[in-house]
Amino acid sequence: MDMRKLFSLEGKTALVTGGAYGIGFAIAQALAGAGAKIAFNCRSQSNLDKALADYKAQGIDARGYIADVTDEAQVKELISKIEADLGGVDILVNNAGVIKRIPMTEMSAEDFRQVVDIDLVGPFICAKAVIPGMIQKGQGKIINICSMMSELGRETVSAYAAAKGGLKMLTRNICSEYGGANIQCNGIGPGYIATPQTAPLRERQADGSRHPFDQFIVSKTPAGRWGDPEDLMGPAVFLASGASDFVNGHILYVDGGILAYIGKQP
Ligand code: NAP
Ligand code: GCO
Repeated sequence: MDMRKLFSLEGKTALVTGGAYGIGFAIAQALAGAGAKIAFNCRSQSNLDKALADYKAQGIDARGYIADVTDEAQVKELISKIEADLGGVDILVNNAGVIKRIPMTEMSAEDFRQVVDIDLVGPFICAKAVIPGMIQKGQGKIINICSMMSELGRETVSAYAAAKGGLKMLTRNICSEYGGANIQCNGIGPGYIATPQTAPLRERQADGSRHPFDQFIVSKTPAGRWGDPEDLMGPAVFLASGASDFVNGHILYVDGGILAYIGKQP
């Protein structure tokens, strides 16, 4: 067996939603490094322009599009444009996501719905849009970016946990419904990763000391550190490639060991 070929994404087209920066940008770089053509979307022209320059600086000829994952018409148009520009989507990474940290009893239903709309309904809309093309091609890979909150709760993240728990089950359902069409749908559950989304949890205190949440996470992580977006590169290539053709409906937690650990004894 040629192992390089097994992990190669040559000839494949990948769409990474929200791939302008953060985890999506790192995953897109990894897929490009394994040979895939890259498409990404984001919501503003300024982010798009900056991201295109960032991809170029990495030597990646990515195609960027403006589209909101919660808007079914925009997503349909996005998929058609990618098909015309790069060929039909072989690999979908449902990465776009937001978090609102608000105590549940203070959170409006509107805020709750907005998080669920982006983090759960968005992946449904994007998967729904690419699955028919994947069925036609006789193969496809869908990777849903889940979370520690697909398994665990904590104060202030009720909507996010509900959405990411739902995304875990959407992953299993896509596997159940389309596994027979040779579509593999798996999740990556990142631990605490240093990106703009988690920047408020790592902000230095006025006296220069580390944020208490930052210290808490490091103590909860056997690896003893935050993850970097680059930590997700290998798992993403694995789940996008032929190397994972019999892996389906699985959530691969990439968390430095958080889910395995009871926590430091006092
Ligand atoms: P980030 O730095 O905030 O990036 C999120 C990306 O999603 C941005 O590019 C953003 O683009 C895009 N996005 C948000 N809403 C969108 C929408 N409606 N339509 C299209 N794009 C949209 O977050 P990240 O930390 O890289 O997280 C990426 C994914 O991993 C998210 O699903 C997140 O929940 C998940 N995750 C993160 C961590 C972590 O510790 N960082 C851990 C586990 C899971 P705009 O510029 O348009 O807002
Ligand atoms: C939070 C964090 C998390 C992470 C991540 C963990 O406020 O607890 O933002 O939810 O972003 O999803 O896996």
